[in-house]
Amino acid sequence: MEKKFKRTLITTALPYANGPVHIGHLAGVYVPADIYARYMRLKGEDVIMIGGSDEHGVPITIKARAEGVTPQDIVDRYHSIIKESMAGLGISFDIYSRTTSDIHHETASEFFRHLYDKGEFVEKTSMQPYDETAGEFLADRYVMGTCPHCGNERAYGDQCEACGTSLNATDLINPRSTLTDSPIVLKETKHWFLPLDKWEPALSKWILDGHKEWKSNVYGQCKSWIDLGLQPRAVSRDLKWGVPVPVDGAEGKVLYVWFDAPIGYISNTKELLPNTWQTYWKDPETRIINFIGKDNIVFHCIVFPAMMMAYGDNFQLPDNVPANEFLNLEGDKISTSRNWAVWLHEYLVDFPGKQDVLRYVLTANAPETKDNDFTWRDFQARNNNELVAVLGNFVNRAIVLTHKYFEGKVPVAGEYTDVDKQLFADIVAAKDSLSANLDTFHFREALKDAMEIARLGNRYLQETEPWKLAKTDMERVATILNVALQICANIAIAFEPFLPFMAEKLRGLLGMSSANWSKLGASDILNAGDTIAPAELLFEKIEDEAIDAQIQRLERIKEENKVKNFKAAPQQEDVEFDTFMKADLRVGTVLECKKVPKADKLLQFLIDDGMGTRTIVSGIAKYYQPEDLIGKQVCFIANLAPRKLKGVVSQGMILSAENADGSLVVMGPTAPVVPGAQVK
Ligand code: B3M
Ligand code: ZN
Repeated sequence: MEKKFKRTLITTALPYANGPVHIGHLAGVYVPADIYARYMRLKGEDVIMIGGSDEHGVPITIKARAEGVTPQDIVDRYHSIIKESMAGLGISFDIYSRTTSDIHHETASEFFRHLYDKGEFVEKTSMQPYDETAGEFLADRYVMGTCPHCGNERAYGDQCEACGTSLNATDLINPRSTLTDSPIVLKETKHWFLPLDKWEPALSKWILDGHKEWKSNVYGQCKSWIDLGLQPRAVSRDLKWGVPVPVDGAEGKVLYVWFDAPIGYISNTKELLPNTWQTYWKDPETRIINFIGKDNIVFHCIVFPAMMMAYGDNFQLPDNVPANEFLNLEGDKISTSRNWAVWLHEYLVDFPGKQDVLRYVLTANAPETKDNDFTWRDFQARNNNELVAVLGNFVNRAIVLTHKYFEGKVPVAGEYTDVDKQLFADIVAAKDSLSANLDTFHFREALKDAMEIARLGNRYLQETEPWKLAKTDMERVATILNVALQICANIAIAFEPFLPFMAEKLRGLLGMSSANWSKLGASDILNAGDTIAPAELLFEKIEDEAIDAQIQRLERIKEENKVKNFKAAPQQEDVEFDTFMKADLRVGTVLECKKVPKADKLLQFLIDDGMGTRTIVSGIAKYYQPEDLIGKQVCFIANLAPRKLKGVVSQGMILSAENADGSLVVMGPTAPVVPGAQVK
């Protein structure tokens, strides 16, 4: 049985302020959290939703260095983009703050100091990479060297991106500092560790015995961590950017970003509710829900809870951590560094007024139990076939008919027929399922339940056909349209958590001043005689052009990435000069060029080679239109022994360069030369 609670504290993972947010963040964390928060508010629950930017950590310092600006500049930039774009999508944070705030620095500092004073840390010295030229310890990301596994010479100290292996800086061959390019040395440094092993029994009891109801992906990850045995974890770093370690002799050290970031939830609650924040964190009748992505499970279920247990003072552990899996984009992993993402702030510009479409598609495809894929074609199809054709269409018909037959007033309902009664029974059933799914964080299913109400409405109008009865039985038409409008009102409530922009517009059309979950399922939300505004479309069709533009953008990015990631092939063995000179390289002018029949790769050239003409066949048909090459000058090997290709004898070979994407570019002189000129 669910435990009784008085209030709900919703936390949402704090996005790193080293880039804007993308659809993966939204589908994994912010859209589900917002659905849940809005649902709680509709039920009249005491709920707050906390958010903010995570502004510390090494990646931010790396970005700053690369751009020649300060870390503060970086986080200022992305914090405002993130904050504004999330508001643009209707993510209804009660506060969206940041971890560079004074209140956060004080709170995180105090938290560390309290644990330090209680003796909750273990101090350990270890040898860490150090750059003597810069006079700084180096985070693993700042060390570069040769990967011991694949030989990649540009492997980072935390990971080799060529072969994907996780590394330590000391694993690298010839490790060097990325700051000054000098070889690193190892130097002794002291850090504070949180002994997670000490908290293992308590964590095991709390999660493995006490929260068997958690999502299986979350429970499973926790179990495997605990089964492996927990180790002490360093909570400080040698770095300049972060919350300084508040201990004498800790100059140049800051709190590890994963130590301070979750405390950000507390700081932000404090900032929102300076007088009552403690009730949300320390009263057992508060229910805490952490919305996160799967890569954050260990920090939310193991590390932060251990920190709170160590702190004491009645800090409450989360009741649930409904972590999601990942969303992919067009079949590939979303990646900020590869720009493989749909960025929220760009979406809001490209699709103005279509916030709910994105919310809908991300919820319908939410990666709740497994990784899922976002594709622009699916986005278009769901908009056109579901939002427009089912939801928008039904509401539009109900309102248009009301204006046609009843001058825009809710008509008086007569006695319900069995069809009407069955309809409301079906809506109540949808509501029950909807509530149950929302209560258990099954948002995809919940959205289907809400859609079911719109489908019921469409079917109802299809079956009752009020437009046919209008000539004979206006009383029945009045009942049908009253019922249809009540379904619209139900939609305005049921969809408020999912599609708040549409719901608000619909409430405006129906003249509903508010939405209340307890009314869902009712047949008397609207009163006879209430005025209904003239119909306005709730959704519009998305045309192919808009979708094609997005797909082309992604294709461009793919090409750019190929160029960026291009690795030149290793140089071949040396050859003697005389050997090289044996190849007779010439320039010729293309007289004719045509496709070779039944060979889609081949072009057949007739070349003026200064000595006469010759035929050469070349495998570049995919990259050139034959007519574009006529008149051009090309380099070719003149003395390659003739070869027969698809029935045509090729007397030589045209030289071309292979680009990063595998395409071929024909080589020629940079200024006109006489045909037959030798290339030396
Ligand atoms: N910034 C990681 C992330 O964005 C991290 C979450 C912090 S939550 C306290 O995936
Ligand atoms: Zn490697």
